[in-house]
Amino acid sequence: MLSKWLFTTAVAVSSLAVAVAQPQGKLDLDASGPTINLLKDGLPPYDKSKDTDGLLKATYDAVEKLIKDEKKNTGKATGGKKGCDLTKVKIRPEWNALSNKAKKKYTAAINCLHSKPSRYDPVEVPGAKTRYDDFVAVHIIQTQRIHATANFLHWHRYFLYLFEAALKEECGYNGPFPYWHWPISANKPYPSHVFNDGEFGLSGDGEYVPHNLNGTPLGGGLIMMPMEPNGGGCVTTGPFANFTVNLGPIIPTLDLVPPVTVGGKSAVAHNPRCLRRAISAHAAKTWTTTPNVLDLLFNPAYSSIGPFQARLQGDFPGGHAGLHAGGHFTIGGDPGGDLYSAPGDPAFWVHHTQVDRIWWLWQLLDPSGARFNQVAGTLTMLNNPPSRNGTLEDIIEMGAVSDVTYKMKELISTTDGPLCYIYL
Ligand SMILES: *[C@@H]1O[C@H](CO)[C@@H](O)[C@H](O)[C@H]1NC(C)=O
Ligand SMILES: *[C@@H]1O[C@H](CO)[C@@H](O)[C@H](O)[C@H]1NC(C)=O
Ligand SMILES: [Cu+2]
Repeated sequence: MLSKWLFTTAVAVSSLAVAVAQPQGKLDLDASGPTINLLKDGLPPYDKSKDTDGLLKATYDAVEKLIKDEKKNTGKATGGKKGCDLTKVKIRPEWNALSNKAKKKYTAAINCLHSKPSRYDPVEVPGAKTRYDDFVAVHIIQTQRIHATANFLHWHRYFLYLFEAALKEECGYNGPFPYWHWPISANKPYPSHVFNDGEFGLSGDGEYVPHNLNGTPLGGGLIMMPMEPNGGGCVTTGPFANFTVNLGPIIPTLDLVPPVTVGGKSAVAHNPRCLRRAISAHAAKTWTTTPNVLDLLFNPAYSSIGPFQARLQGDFPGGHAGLHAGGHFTIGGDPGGDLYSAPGDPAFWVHHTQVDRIWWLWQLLDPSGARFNQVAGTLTMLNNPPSRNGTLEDIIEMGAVSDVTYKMKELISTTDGPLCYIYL
């Protein structure tokens, strides 16, 4: 076990890392790769000093139960022959738990994916120039069928999984796929452990260019965030300093960038430009704090999938952006503030991995297991236009990103089916 896990006491190296205790010990994922045998080795010891909000304890309890259940079922691996069992799960850690070396490898692999050719037909999707763009394109094409729908969580879960696989298979990245625990940076998103100007973050804010002087619209304009005097311009620091955005925006929320569709152009037309951010402390402080997270996970009002996914995605008429939109608008800018092309900002991945983690933990928190069978919502965004209810038999497909399709029921668990990972 010691060969798999390397623990360090609270890090004092980086001034950014000390502000808030990390949710877990440093995993030496460089040395061993991210796959562990939970049945044989179990979890590393629980460290209370790292558990600032109780989620680490909740996670440990949930995973211990998972291990106990699987041991009871020894001989019939939960996912079937080709599926997952707990002897080979991957760990997805918080960004801070990656070593500096792994952080650099992760951002380099994203830049690598952005240098490989697209697999879309250039006539059909002219804006997809790179393999990275393929992910942005499929998200744009399906936006109205994958947000505020029955498949929102399952679709994005598979989307992340395929992105992780592409980093590995197409760019040789063998490190862990990290998430961004928003509360760590909720009081000060920039500079923070995720957003900073150094080489071990996901780049900083955009340069300051006055923008959105009357505020930034969120949730179709139902919520107005106050004007904030930062960002709006190009990102000029860190590993994504020269990152080119090729697709979108479709419904921009940064008033410096017009929609790509102006003049009758297609939603997937080529529109090369710099990556812009407008990092919002307002969004971070208002919607992505520890109380926001704990309320969603533990308030009985959100104990079934319909209310849970609605609250997570936001109650815009009620003035609540939710953790999902709150995280997107912490990043802000272009394409970060556009529902359609948001994956064009490389910070999308750590944000959505955290969304997936919150769902994962919420599923495990119910001892009855009922949350692995629930589905709510229809096939169209906010049921507009009206459509039938989604079911767990519905298929998730990913255009040119992948030929492999899955039913929603195959994606509802991260350890009982084709997927095989947990969060620590
Ligand atoms: C970004 O591009 C500029 C101009 O081509 C170059 O000087 C700079 O080194 C590049 N920065 C990174 C991080 O690649
Ligand atoms: C769709 O789901 C809603 C909410 O659960 C339910 O009230 C409605 O009856 C369902 N419609 C059909 C056609 O099953
Ligand atoms: Cu999305």
